[in-house]
Amino acid sequence: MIDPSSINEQSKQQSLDPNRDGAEGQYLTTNQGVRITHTDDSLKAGERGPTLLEDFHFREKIMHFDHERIPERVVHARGAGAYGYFQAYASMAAYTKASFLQNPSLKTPVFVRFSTVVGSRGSADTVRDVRGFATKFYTSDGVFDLVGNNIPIFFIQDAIKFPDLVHAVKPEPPNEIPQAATAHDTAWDFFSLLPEATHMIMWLLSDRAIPRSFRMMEGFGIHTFRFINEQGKAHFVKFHWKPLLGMHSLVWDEAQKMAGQDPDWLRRDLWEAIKMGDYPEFELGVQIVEESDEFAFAFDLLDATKIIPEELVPVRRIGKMTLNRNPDNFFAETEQVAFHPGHLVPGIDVTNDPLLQGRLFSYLDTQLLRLGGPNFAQIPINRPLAPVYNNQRDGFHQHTINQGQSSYYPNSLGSGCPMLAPESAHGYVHYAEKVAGHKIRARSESFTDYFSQATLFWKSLSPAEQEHLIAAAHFELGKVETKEVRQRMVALLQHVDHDLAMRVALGVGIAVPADNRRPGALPPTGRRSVERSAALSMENTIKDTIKSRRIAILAADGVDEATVQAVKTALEQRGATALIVAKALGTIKGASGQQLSVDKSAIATSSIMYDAVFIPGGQASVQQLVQQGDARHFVAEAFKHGKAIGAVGEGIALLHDADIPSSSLTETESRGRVASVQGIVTVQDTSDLNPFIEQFVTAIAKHRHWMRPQEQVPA
Ligand code: HDE
Repeated sequence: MIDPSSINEQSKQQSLDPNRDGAEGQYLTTNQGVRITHTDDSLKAGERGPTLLEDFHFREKIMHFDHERIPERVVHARGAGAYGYFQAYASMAAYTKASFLQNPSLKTPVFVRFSTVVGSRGSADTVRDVRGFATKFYTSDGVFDLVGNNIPIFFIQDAIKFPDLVHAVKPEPPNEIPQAATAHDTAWDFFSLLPEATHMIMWLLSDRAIPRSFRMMEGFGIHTFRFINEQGKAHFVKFHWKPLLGMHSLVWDEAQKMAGQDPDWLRRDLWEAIKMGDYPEFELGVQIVEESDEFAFAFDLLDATKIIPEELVPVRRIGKMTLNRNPDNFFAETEQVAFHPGHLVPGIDVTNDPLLQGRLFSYLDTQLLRLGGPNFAQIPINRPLAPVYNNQRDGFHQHTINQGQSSYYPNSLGSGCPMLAPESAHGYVHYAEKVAGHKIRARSESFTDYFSQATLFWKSLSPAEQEHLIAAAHFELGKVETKEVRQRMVALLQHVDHDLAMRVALGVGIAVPADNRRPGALPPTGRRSVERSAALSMENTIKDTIKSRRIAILAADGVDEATVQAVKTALEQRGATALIVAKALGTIKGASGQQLSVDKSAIATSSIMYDAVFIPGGQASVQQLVQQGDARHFVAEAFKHGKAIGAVGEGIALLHDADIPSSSLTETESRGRVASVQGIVTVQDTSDLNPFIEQFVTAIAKHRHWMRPQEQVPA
């Protein structure tokens, strides 16, 4: 048992230091430490002769290279990691004895890995998919892993269906097509035959499945867990991560283009944000339910296809995680990290959720092959800060040199050590839940209402979000060649909402079905439920900050440099990054002769990599931009994707020459007056830019402006 106060933000880093190595100032050596004088030619019998077997340097170098790959994760293969720390806001001792939730001055080190689920290691980041959000807390009582996703529910109710699910969504067996996508026949064949997946399908088709950034998505532990306090009293608990930057998404057209232009978009965003000191922050939230309320809800707390609406049980924010350090080595840290929902600490326990129960087997099992044997907990990233003593011995890649004669319990030769910990020494005691039942392969009747919460989700979305969902269904089902599958899927959606099913049917060549809703089980009456939940719509997220947003400033020679400087400075003071985009790298010359350096050339960037666009004045600059197809496309595409666009003085002309519907363009009504319509902010007179800047910042903070006639823009 270690003293919690001995753990601090740096503890994990300090524990890793002996494993860190850099070659600066060092000679090249073999793995045996023999210094190497020459590594460009193998040892040969004569300059043109055969290579000699005795060349130990050659053989060792090639042997090691041949074995550099390990199996990728069977799901969540592509990910990105970061270190940080967690700090509780107040003691949670009333609910849990978990050591990292007792003392607000304690900073518990964490490592987080974000991931996509379906794609291989080299697939694109921005595909439509669930995102993994796995957190390893290195607590004084051992490692606690919160292995969650960015969607609060799951496709299936019982872990035994997981291989079927993953086989269905992965690329199809004959040709391994498509990569990292559910838009194909086997996925929708499976979904259409599995009504329990319907709620999750709704989330998957929503904007939640294409996050703008790992830093701007929620996280969920999904299953109901248990908190247990010092007195042994238990409460049900659901875990949430709430991003302090709010929840924001890409639009589908942008996500697809990004997959080609920057397939590393999400991992790059995470890496750069941390490098620049824009540390991602997430609040840990909990929904706590009394054990006596186990059957108070219209859904079963053990059913992982259901949420507890926040209106029924509010999310209490109990602490904050800050990610403040990038890994040194992707393989050693992000690839070798091994999460497991069964890595629990005293004060936190599982429930009988049959999905969670199955995971408790899978995660240990999978690491055996992936990380090459049973000693993966000794890999530096996985090693707890709490000391490890047990009688496990040997196995591949054993690092520990266990001393002493005995490796069994009980023993007398080792003075009975390692000895058993009493509960008072933070020994883990499983919650003594009473269980009784017949041994049966069956599912509880309380799991069979598959549609109520799918309907709740649909009804809670804004009209724009609903439209995106319909478009996503058209895309996904549009790729499905088997008509019967599309038909079955539309029939399932009919149980969610008739209007939804009709709108989906119209885009996928299926006759509009009659309104024959709900043959399935209904939720029990008299239990707690809601019709709508504001927390489910991303429109209700935080929209008052532009921190870490990227804004492109389109410019050419002759740009009004005073305006560029004023707007750039104002945006950067609010925590955003403003980059000058011009035809070529190098410098451009401002109207008064000042040189401005170009941050990105038009060919190497595009509007999808920015959250907003600014077009400064300067007659000559704007005249050139109007002639550049790239610049006009940049503005039109940003418009199509709902982004804030600011233009001042002569810069307003570019809006008229880009392919923006005239209904969205309003002139500045009178000198000095700022116009802000549908997220397009303009002002003719540039003598006082402050009112313009304020409106532009407000428009950027909103993130997207959906009320535009986007479909008219051919970008
Ligand atoms: Fe996982 N899952 N999973 N999963 N999962 C894995 O473990 C599995 C499920 C989640 O960044 C694997 O180490 C089963 C739900 C994340 O390293 C594997 C079932 C949730 C990650 C596995 C589920 C998750 C994984 C693959 C059905 C959200 C990536 C490699 C019962 C709560 C962790 C590995 C990382 C990874 C099995 C369902 C989240 C095979 C059998 C539900 C975030 O063990």
